[in-house]
Amino acid sequence: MAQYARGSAVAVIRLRNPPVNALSRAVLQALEDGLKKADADPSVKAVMICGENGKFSAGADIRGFSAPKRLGGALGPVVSLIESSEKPVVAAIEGVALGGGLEVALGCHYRIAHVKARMGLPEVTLGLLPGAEGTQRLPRLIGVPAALDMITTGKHIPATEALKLGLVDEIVEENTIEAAIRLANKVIGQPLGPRRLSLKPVPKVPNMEAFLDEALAKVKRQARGCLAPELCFQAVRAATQSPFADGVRRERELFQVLLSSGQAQALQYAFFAERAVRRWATPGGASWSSAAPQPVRRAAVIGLGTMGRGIVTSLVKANIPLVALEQDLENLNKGRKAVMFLLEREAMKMEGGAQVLDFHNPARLQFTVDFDLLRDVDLVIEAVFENMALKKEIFHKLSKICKPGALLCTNTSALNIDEIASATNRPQQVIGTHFFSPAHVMRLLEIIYGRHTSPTAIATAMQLATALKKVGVVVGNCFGFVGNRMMFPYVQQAVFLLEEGSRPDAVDQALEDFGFKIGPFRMSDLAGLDVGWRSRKDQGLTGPSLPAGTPARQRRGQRYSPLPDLLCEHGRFGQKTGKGWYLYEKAGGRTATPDPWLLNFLSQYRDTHGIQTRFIDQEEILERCLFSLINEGFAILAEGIASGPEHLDVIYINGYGWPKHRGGPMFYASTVGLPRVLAKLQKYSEAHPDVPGLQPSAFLKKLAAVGNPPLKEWMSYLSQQSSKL
Ligand code: HSC
Ligand code: NAD
Repeated sequence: MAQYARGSAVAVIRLRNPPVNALSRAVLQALEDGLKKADADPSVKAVMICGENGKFSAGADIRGFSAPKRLGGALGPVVSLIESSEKPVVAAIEGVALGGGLEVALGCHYRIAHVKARMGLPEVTLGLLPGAEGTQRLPRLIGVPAALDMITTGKHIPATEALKLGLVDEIVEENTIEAAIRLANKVIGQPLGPRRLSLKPVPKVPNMEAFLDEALAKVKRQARGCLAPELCFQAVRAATQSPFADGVRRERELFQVLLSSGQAQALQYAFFAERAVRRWATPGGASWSSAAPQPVRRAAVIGLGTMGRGIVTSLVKANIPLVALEQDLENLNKGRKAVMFLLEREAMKMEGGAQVLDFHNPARLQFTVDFDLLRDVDLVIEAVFENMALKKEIFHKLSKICKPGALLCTNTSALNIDEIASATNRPQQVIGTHFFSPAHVMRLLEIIYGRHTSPTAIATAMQLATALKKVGVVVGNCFGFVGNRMMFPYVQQAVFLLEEGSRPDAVDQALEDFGFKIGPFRMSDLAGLDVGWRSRKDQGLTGPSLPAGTPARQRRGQRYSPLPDLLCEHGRFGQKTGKGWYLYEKAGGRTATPDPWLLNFLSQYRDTHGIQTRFIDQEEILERCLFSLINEGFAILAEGIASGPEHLDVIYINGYGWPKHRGGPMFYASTVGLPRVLAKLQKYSEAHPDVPGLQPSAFLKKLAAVGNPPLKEWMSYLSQQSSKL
């Protein structure tokens, strides 16, 4: 709703729809009624629009997009109504003015913002464009380059930047509402024509066409198959080519195209999924609603390798004082240098920089090789080598040294949390906090509870995720947890495809065209092939512990490809050695080119093993890689390792570069249709009976059999039918 009040000569319209004053149909109706009332009242000389609870508005009610009747096309006309008012209208922006919220403010004749407010047109992140005339007004106000940047990226900008761009007229540090009323009183009687953005020309840019062509190329490059950024661009271009009314018509057409696209639905699903996973629950009955986190005043990180460095950086950025520990002085110095480098770089990106982060202050960041310094920390994150014996030794030591309440976290990628916890005297305080590389950049934090992990420990890890500005997703304990477990069959298929006749660049290209940031072979070269090699050796799948006489391409009765092991034996660890699945310009190089040596090696390998080469098309590459990953997802859901498909999707979008506009693997499966996914898996499984990853999971079969229910109903079939799975 919107509340109308009149004091002195200024009428106040307050948008009210907790928690973020989203512009529902009811709010818009009340806003329109308020404007008409103010217009009809001769004692009212100006209007001020603000939002309840210190927030202007987060824009159109996103839930309304799935039921267009609830939203209607009313927002654009209301914005026009504001602009055409004969009495000056001032927007008082506190908190956020986003999407339709900012479009309402753009309809106002004056905008005044609190210094801490944020503004933006984030529609593009929901697969849409600003559909209430924002693509036409914003370029007229701040110019085409700045408007294009805001509209095609959806970024939120702080009030200080908004002032520089001319998006707001004034910023204030104190009471925004009072300042807005003062401004409204001041401008009574002044001509409104120059303040109506729809009447302003779009400011000229020298060589506009060349500028737009270049901007379009950039937008397309960054969109990686996502439709909205390009349509946002087209709407802004319309502003440069046509009068305001025609531009608005074009904006509406493009909005409709996006609204009915599957991508908008996927992106909106992803928006709500990210929020849904905050409400975590475990099969044992622990949940976000009853568990309370404990404070983390001081933390520690053990191991300053690839992951530890990023984790330390992340904690420093979150203002959490910490101790960083290494095994010896040589590694400590190496780690310290690397951390300082990362922090200096982060500081350069921030206002206030090194002073704000304060990382040269030993009270906030202390480097040591002495475990005794961990006595008083509230939380420890272990990030040493992926080796169970070593992790157990460290956890045993921690449980003796750390104070009783301290939470003990491990960054293991796959190892058993219960076994690690068994080395301590406090298994209830042991938990997996699985960061993703680079840990100070990637948003995902997979949080793994063990058999004894307490609800407090889970709540504390979730709170840590929020403090680090990450998305925490709570999952159960199994080899590889959710993300890596689903990744295993995907990578396995990619390697099998090479054996059968494909090439690393063909597989990568197919998956990158699908929208992945990076295909499986480029990813493997980046992460280092030696990491998986070490893990396979530990599992007895390769290396000296492999029993004599084991067939080259079989392990434990299942198909196995020794290709990655063979590459490692040739010293090809990926980027770090300058060669892996690709060739690089030098060790540590980043430019991958197909390597004739590898292609020749593959062909000899096929000859040795009598494999007939065949042409493998893009469709088969995608189906085998993606459907085997999705299949594992259904097994994970059936086992209760994750409490819903949203969890899997949030993990994949934020940790594995899954294209967000496809909503995550489980959402994607729902759009393909479960009967089709099942049929394809059955087909490939028949062709490759020794590959368990292709055998359809019982839960997938069940869902296909009950008629392909919508994703939000999947879990209800699990509880009804679990005995039959
Ligand atoms: C739009 O405005 C389109 C327009 O151009 C108009 C189109 C007109 C069409 C005309 C056709 C011709 N709606 O994130 P939080 C909920 S598109 C509904 O946890 P924070 C959220 O789900 C919109 N609900 O809090 C959550 O509830 P839950 C463009 C919304 O403090 C609760 O609010 N706007 C909502 O971390 C709290 O949210 C955006 O994209 C909305 N618009 O962040 C802004 N916004 O717990 C999206 C939030 O029950 N919102 N909720 O799930 C955000 O970025 C963040 O929520 C904030 C707050 C930064 C606002
Ligand atoms: P790394 O080899 O780069 O670093 C490990 C560090 O631990 C080294 O600096 C080493 O000196 C230190 N260390 C070893 N023993 C120690 C001890 N007793 N005390 C203190 N420090 C000790 O390894 P990494 O890639 O950072 O991986 C660390 C952990 O994170 C592993 O469990 C790994 O599986 C997991 N992980 C790695 C990635 C990744 O992409 N690299 C991603 C997610 C999780």
